[in-house]
Amino acid sequence: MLRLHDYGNSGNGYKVRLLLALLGLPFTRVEYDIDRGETRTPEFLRKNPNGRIPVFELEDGRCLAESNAILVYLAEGTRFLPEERFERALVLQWLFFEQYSHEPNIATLRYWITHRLLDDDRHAQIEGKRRCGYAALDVMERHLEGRRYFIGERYTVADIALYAYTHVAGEGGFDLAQYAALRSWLGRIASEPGHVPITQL
Ligand SMILES: N[C@@H](CCC(=O)N[C@@H](CS)C(=O)NCC(=O)O)C(=O)O
Repeated sequence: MLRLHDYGNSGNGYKVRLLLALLGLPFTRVEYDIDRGETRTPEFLRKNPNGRIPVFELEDGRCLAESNAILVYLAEGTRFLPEERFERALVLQWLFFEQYSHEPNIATLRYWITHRLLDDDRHAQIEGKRRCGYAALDVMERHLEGRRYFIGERYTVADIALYAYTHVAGEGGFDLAQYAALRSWLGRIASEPGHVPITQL
């Protein structure tokens, strides 16, 4: 059985859960308490030397970390990853954007706020992360004006990766009211056949 090492409230874990649901692939989930260091044990570090969920474990025991790498692995040969070379590269473009410009700002603020982790050092970083998070949302809004999905007018893993933390950005204090195209896209993704919410474990 395929196995997902996960943490229920994680958007990175949710990306994988959502794609597995859309693909109709059965899997078992192993929950870790990330606040208690459960992903930093020697046993877990053998699965992912970077000590973070999600980790996707294949039936033969091989483990793959990094949510967007897992998405690409699972989407290979399916409608969620284009075959055409340039379109595939565009998917990667948005996956890298998500990891560099979006997730470190929007997901991190959500985590700090919802887990009450705002010590002095993190307080000092809020303004910069807020500014960079809104800059990422601005980029998404401009791109989505006149488009239904991020690439090629079809639902791909780029949409899944960007949906995961954008739809819960409010929990990190981001106001999406000014982003009309983005909000339409969020609604479109949520109404895709087979969609599951982040709370469905
Ligand atoms: N770039 C990684 C980020 C993974 C990540 O930050 N995971 C967090 C939960 S969302 C985690 O496991 N944190 C526990 C820790 O750092 O000890 C990905 O996309 O999978």
